[in-house]
Amino acid sequence: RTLAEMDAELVDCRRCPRLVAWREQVAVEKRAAFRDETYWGRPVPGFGPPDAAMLIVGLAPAAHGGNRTGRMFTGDRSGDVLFAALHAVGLANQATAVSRDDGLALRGVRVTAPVHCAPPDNKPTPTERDTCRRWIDEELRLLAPTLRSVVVLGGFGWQALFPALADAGWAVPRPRPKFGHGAHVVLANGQGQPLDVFGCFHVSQQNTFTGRLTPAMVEAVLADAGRAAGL
Ligand code: DU
Ligand code: SF4
Repeated sequence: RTLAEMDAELVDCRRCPRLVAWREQVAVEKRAAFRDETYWGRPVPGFGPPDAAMLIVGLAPAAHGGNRTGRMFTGDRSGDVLFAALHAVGLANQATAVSRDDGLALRGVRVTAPVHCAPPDNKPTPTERDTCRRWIDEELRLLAPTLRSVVVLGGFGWQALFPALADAGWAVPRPRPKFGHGAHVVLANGQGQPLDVFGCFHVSQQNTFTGRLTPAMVEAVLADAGRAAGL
C-alpha cells in the first residue's frame, strides 16, 4: 500500500490506552490561548512527500502543537526552530508552520516520529514506543526506494530508530551506534543504497533556550544530511 493509505489507517490507531486518553483529554481541556480552536486529538502522521530522500525523526507530537494542528512539529516552539532551519538551508518553502493549510511544502524531506500520539511530559513508555514501532517500520519500508539520509532529533528517537531500520532492511552495527550531536553512521542495505544517519540534539526549548543547541548547529546537520541525500 502507499504511504497515504498507511496514514489514513494510522490516524484511527488506538493501541496505547494511556496515550489515547491523554491526547483526547488535552484536546478537550485545551490551552487558554487556543480555546477557540478544535484540537486534532488523534495520532499525527508524518509530513512531507512520499518519495522523500531525507527523513527527520523526532520524538512524539507536542500536546498543544502537533496534537492540536494535526501536523508534525506544527504550531509549537520545537517546530519554530526546525522549520526555520529547514527554510534557511533551502529544504522548506517557508520558515513557519502554524496549521495544516499554511502552504508549507518540504523539498525532498519528510518529518516523522517514532511515537505518533502526544505523551504526558513528552515521555512515552518503552511499551508505547514498541507498540508504535509498526508504523515507523512501515513508513521506512515505503520510503526505502528513495531514502538516502536520516536526521534524528534526540536520544529517544535514536534508540527507537535503529530497530526499525533493521526491520526495514538496513544493516545496523552491533553494538548500536551511540547518540550525540554530530553523530554520523552509514548503514548498508543489501537491496539498495546506503543510508547516512545523523544525530542532532532535539530542537526542544530545553536545548534551544539554554543555548545548548543553536540554529546554526541545526542548520549544519540539516545541510550535511541534505547533501548526503543529493538534495
Ligand atoms: O496531499 P499531497 O499534496 O500529495 O501531500 C501529501 C503530504 O506531503 C502532505 O502532508 C503535504 C506533504 N508535502 C510536502 O510537505 N512537500 C511536498 O513537496 C509535497 C507534499
Ligand atoms: Fe497507535 Fe502509535 Fe498512537 Fe500508540 S502511539 S495509539 S501505536 S499511533
